[in-house]
Amino acid sequence: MRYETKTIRTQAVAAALAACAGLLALAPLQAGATEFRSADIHPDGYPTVEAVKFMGERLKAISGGKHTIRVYNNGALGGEKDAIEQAKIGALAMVRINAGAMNNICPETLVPTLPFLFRSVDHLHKVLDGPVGEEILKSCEKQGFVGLAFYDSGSRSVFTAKKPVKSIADMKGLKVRVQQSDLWVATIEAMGGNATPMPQGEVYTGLKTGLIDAAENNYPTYESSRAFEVAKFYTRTEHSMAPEMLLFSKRAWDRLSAEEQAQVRQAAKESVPHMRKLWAEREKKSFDIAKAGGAEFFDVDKKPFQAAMKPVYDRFITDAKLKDLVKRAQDTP
Ligand code: BDP
Repeated sequence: MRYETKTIRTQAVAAALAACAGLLALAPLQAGATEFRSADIHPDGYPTVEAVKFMGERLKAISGGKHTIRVYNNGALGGEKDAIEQAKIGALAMVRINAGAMNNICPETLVPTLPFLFRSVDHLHKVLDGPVGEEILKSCEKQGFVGLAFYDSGSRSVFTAKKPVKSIADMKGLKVRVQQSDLWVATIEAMGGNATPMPQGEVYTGLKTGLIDAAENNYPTYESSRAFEVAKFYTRTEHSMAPEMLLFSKRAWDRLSAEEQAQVRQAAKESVPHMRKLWAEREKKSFDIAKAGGAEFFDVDKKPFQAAMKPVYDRFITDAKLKDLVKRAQDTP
């Protein structure tokens, strides 16, 4: 896999963190009353972080004060890959990560990450709130993760440091940071770019030092990471609506009673509408902040981008199960 060399350092950090985290997380789990530890790379105030805090409040109420959640945000427990590894071994109870971060682990998560799959936010909600979403959440259990919910993440678009992307031809040879997922590498390469997988936490410096020319993300991450200071040209390619995912460690899950599991599920479900409201507000706010900070926004003809994605679908959506999920998602009105 192309990104392995770049992640050796983060993997070592993850292993060390997981060793410490194990001691911290397992003790309260055995004691009965629990503060579940949840990881997020985003800062305070970011909708994903606030949604999980809200879920914690709901869980506390539903469980009669027995269980709460503590969010370790700002990447305090490492990047998304690190947090996923910790949850896998049960050292961490929960992770809030992007679907892209699960692509190489749980193949069904390729589906909602696919370029240009969702036609609108409404379409995304219908698919993810329905049986297709449920099946994708459930599918990660074999790999050690209990899927609790999807959260919104808007649409992702390309932003560049030196000159704006005004057509797909401008993607040629651009070094674009992508999430650590083979699907993401293929997506950017199909657009003509040179994909460079790395954790989100390294994007700002990568753009600033010229290690990469571009990255792609939604308005809130473009703004909260301050990427707009070092890559001010934002082109609305809107090529993916890869949602956020909330996953519980299967190992930690299996230590809960059926009643506790139901309480966690309920609290997670209740956090979804709250998150959607926060998300819609934040998208507007982030756009305004980036614009006031000097970002320039461009629209582009999306058809050539869309047309370039056929080989990506052909390469990744190969088995009957994935084909069926894609078809049902596309057929959802
Ligand atoms: C953001 C997601 C975050 C991802 C990041 C990325 O909220 O979970 O880590 O994109 O591109 O939109 O890595």
